[in-house]
Amino acid sequence: MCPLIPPELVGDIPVNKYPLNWTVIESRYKTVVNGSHRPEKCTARHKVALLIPYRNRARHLRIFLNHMHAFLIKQQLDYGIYIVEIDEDIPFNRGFLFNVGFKEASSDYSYDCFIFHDVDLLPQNDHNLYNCPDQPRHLSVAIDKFMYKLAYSTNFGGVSAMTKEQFTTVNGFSNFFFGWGGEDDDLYNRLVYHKMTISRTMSDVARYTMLSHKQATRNPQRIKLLRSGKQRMQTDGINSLEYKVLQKIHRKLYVHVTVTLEESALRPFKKFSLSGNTTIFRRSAANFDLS
Ligand code: BGN
Repeated sequence: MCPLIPPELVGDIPVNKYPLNWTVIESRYKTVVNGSHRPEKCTARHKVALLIPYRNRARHLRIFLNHMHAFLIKQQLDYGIYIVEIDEDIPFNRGFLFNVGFKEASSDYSYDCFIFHDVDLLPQNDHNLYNCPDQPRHLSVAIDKFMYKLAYSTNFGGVSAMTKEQFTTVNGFSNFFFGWGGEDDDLYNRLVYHKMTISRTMSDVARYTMLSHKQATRNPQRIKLLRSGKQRMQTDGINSLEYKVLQKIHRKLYVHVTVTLEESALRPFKKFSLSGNTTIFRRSAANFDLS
């Protein structure tokens, strides 16, 4: 068994924000295969799937993978990285993509711990352990963009960790939050409802650099959805997840999953998220005749 505290951790680590090209990154990680790695000399204590919802951020992805593989290898984890994408005709949906990633990773391997990770957040200290304690853990406590201060006490966005059992108990994320915002707050409500408490790593360790990008379009329905979240908790999540895999490619540095929603699977969202949501849903309204 690997030691409880991985011996090679140093604390603060440099963050290289320069996007190296793929060949260079791949040659740095000779022992990574199919987006996965496990320690050679000891048995890892944790089987961790890193799930990353993704759209159109190729530069961020290169920076992210270059940083994360070194970070995770040093933590002596048995891990796999999943980049999960939704067909571009459908608006972005972070919660749904995490649910998809959870299912797809679970069908590949017996992961017991899931890290829900934004592609633009890079940990700055390797004592920030990517495993799952006995309560859900919020990892991105101190982000440079927010002056290294937690935005608000119930925040569970950015980077968080849950065991397979915890995630299944709360029925995963809601699938209803298209566009930006609210899905993490809804997950927080699910945790509270199930009497779980959030644990947080100390803020001098749980430090992150955020890569810059344009602010995504906020979902104007998110507050309404959040208010009605409790009614849907039992029926909206992992147990109602419907999608079609367009592509699942085991690349060297990550597993790349692209999915789509059939028109019939989009129907339940019409009432809550789609009606009146003209900004975010203009494209999909045209494609799916939801206008
Ligand atoms: C909050 C968002 C979160 C997001 C954080 C980032 C909402 C719900 C309506 C209040 N929540 O405001 O989703 O992670 O900002 O700081 O928009």
